[in-house]
Amino acid sequence: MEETPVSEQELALLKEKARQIRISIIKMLAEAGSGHPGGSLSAADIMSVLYFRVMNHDPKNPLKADRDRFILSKGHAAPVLYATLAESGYFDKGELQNLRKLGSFLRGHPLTDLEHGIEATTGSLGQGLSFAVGAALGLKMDGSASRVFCVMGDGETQSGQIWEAAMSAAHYKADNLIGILDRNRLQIDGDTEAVMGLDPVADKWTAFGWNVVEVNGHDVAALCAAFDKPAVPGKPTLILADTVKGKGVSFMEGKASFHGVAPSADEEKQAMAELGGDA
Ligand SMILES: Cc1ncc(C[n+]2csc(CCOP(=O)(O)OP(=O)(O)O)c2C)c(N)n1
Ligand SMILES: [Mg+2]
Repeated sequence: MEETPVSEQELALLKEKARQIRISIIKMLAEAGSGHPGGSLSAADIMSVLYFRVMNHDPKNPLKADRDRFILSKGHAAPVLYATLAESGYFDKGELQNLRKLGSFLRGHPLTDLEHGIEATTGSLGQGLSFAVGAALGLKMDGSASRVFCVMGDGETQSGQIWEAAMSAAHYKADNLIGILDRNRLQIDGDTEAVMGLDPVADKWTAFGWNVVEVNGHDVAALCAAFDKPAVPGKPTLILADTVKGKGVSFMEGKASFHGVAPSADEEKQAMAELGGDA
């Protein structure tokens, strides 16, 4: 893709969308009483930039053949996907209050539902990148110009299957594949480097044949610039996004304890006060 300058107006819109996404995440998790706030909040700015600037998609025509595909490999962060899809207009925002309720399509982890913009069933960590590689290669075989975007958690990339997928993407020259690593440095049990160290993580992806672009995952201007960079022919790209788990809600930031615990009613109020949403 060619680089297009980002106007102040567009940056303001992307920041506002990210704020709305965060508000929706907190509200739906508080209503559900369970789910994963930390890794949802860390990916909110990435999702805003993808859905409101980068990706070719149309919520009014969710199955259009030339759409870009989005795969949330770290499926436990489903709230950020659902909030972004609702914000984009795939379904009504009120639907978000049905998260994790019986009969709702807003499952605790994503279940393929193309009409609602959910491209893949995920949640068993380590598998989404393989799906994304297959989708990217299939699209290339069809002569499609569509791209595939795949968000991974850093703890998730301790799975061996991620590295098989990384190897095959480079081998088969999936240069229409863009992986995004949400490098928030935390997983369920704490610091990724204490559990199973990933660093030097950029060197690992480079060694596996990927074009690595490092970026501050909360700086929307920097994210736009990173995604606007032209692909390197023959190579998949990894956007290595430096993030903070729980970003945007002070008492959740950098806390592994908010990996998979929903906010209480009081915590919801406090979060809404910080985000400028209605409790
Ligand atoms: C195969 C598999 N093993 C374990 C889990 C349970 N689990 C859910 S989230 C998580 C930690 C993920 O950490 P990370 O990838 O860093 O996600 P983030 O920090 O973005 O929330 C684990 C172990 C799972 N979903 N799938
Ligand atoms: Mg993490």
